[in-house]
Order: sequence, then structure tokens, then C-alpha cells
Amino acid sequence: MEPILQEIYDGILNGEAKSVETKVQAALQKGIKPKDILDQGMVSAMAEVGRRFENGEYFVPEMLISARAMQTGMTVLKPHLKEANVASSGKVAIGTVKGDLHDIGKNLVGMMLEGAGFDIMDLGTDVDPEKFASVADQVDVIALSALLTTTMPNMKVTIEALQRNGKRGKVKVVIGGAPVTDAYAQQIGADGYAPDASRAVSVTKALLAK
Ligand code: B1M
Repeated sequence: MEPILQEIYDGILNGEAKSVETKVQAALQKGIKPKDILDQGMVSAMAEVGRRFENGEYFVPEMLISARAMQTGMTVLKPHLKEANVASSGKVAIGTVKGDLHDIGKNLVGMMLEGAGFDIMDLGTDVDPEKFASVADQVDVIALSALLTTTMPNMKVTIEALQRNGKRGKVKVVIGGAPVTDAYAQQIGADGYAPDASRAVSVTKALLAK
């Protein structure tokens, strides 16, 4: 791995937001591809944070400061993830489901979709199913993220809220997040599932092309 990417990786593990910000800028100036900075330096560091948390080496405060460093780096990277000359591909309302406060994956998916030309309505985290239903008339796609096995069932509750409000037929529903699977997406009647942010773009594009 490029030394600068290793430094970004270490900066996220150590929760050094300012250093991550500077190093992401430096990596971009060196001509390293934004996607490589993201995948090798940043997303892999968050996976290691998760591993350390599982092993009892990190606790919630460490996860939080690593997350803050990751978000700072993502802010620098965001404008560079945009594809060149993209026309609007459609409108997406994105949020993390009720009870879930994890937003890094959701933000990444939002950034990649935005980069691919989608207009993004970011509803944030801990989003009530009724809130998703209330914006269904304004968008083409509702994108749901969940990181906890305990909040994943709220994806189904959200789809039920769309049905209850007569909005299910108006929007496509795409879901994703660490515990989510394709089988689960089919089980709850989502239109699409993506395992990562880049595939969230291809799945969303494919759904709207149908
Ligand atoms: Co939390 N946490 N956390 N956490 N946290 C996990 C998810 C966990 C797996 C850690 C572990 O035990 N190994 C575990 C869940 C276990 C489970 O449910 N099976 C866990 C837990 C237990 C908790 C708490 C309950 C801890 C506690 O308080 N005791 C608590 C819950 C709070 C709540 O939400 N109510 C909690 C809190 C937190 C922090 C606040 C400290 C922090 C979040 C900060 C933030 O998001 N602003 C945090 C973090 C950072 C993590 C880990 C370490 C990293 C998550 C992350 O950002 N990954 C995580 C461990 C892990 O994932 N290995 C963990 C990087 C991100 C890029 O990946 O979000 O998976 P991810 O997104 C991916 C894909 O999943 C996909 O694309 C992205 C990449 O391309 N994707 C989509 C995501 N959404 C998508 C939507 C799509 C398509 C793809 O379509 C719409």
C-alpha cells in the first residue's frame, strides 16, 4: 500500500481527524485515485475498528473518534468522487432506519449516488418509517441503511409504512448495510440490495432503467 494510504488508515484507527484531513488532501495532490483512498485507506480502517471492537480492544469512545476521523476524510474526498459531466439520474431519499445511529455507510452510499448524478435527500439517522413514507411522492428511490441486527427489521416496517400510505408503487426501495443480505431484501419485498456503495449506484441505476 502507498505510505500515504497507510498513514490515512492509521489516522482513522487512532481517531486523528485533523491528520486524516491533511493526508487525504495530500493523497489527492499526489494523484492517487479517490476510490483507492476511500477503499484502501478509509473503509478498510473502519473494518479494522470493527474487528478491534469485537475483540474488546476498542470501546464505543474509540469507535466514535475513529468515525469522526473517517467523516472528516470523507468531506475532503466527496467532491472528487463525482463522475464527470453527469446529468441528473433521479432523486433518492436516503436514511438509516429507526433506532440506528450509524451513518458512515449511509453517507458513503449518498456520496457515491450523488457522484453518479442522483439528487439526494438525506433524511439522516434514526428515521421513522412514516418519515420515509411522507417523502415518497418527491423521490424515485428510497434507500435504507441498517448496521444493527436489531434495527434491520425496521426496513420491513418501513416498507409496510409505504404500503399502508399507498406509496409503495410510487418508489423503488433499495436496502443495504453490514447485516443485510440479498435474501433478506427479497424476503421483505425490497426492490434491490447492494452490498457496498459502488454497487448501490449500479443497482439503483438498473432499477430506474427498468
Ligand atoms: Co457500532 N456496531 N454500535 N458504532 N459500529 C457495529 C455495526 C458492530 C458490527 C460492531 C461489532 O460488534 N463488531 C455492532 C453491531 C452488531 C450487530 O448488530 N450484529 C455495533 C454495535 C453493537 C453498536 C452499539 C450497540 C454499541 C453500544 O452502544 N454498545 C451502538 C448502537 C448505536 C445505535 O445505532 N443505536 C453502536 C454505536 C456506534 C458508534 C456511534 C460509536 C459508531 C457509529 C458512528 C457513525 O456512524 N457516525 C459505531 C461504529 C463506527 C461501528 C463500526 C465499527 C463501523 C461502522 C462503519 O462505519 N463502517 C461497526 C463495525 C463494522 O461495521 N465492522 C459497528 C464503515 C462503513 C463504510 O461501512 O456502514 O457497513 P458500512 O457501510 C458499507 C456497507 O454496509 C454498505 O456500503 C458501505 C460501504 O460501501 N451499505 C449500504 C451501508 N448502507 C447501505 C445502503 C445501501 C447499500 C449499501 O443501499 C441503500
